[in-house]
Amino acid sequence: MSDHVTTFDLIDADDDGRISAVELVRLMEVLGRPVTLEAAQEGVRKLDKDGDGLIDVEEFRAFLQ
Ligand SMILES: [Ca+2]
Ligand SMILES: [Ca+2]
Repeated sequence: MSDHVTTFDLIDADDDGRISAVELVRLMEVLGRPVTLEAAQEGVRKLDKDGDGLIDVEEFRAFLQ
């Protein structure tokens, strides 16, 4: 559990408690698998359960489980 939060904090560059498509693009660059902003927005849409356009800790955790 705490590992997931640590990962989340690493991705959440501006520490607002949400992962945005821009932060997802940055993550994929770091992982060596760059994606377009459109692809990242599509990925966020898939994980986003409450429809706010951002991934919160709960949505991120659901994705990892
Ligand atoms: Ca953020
Ligand atoms: Ca959300």
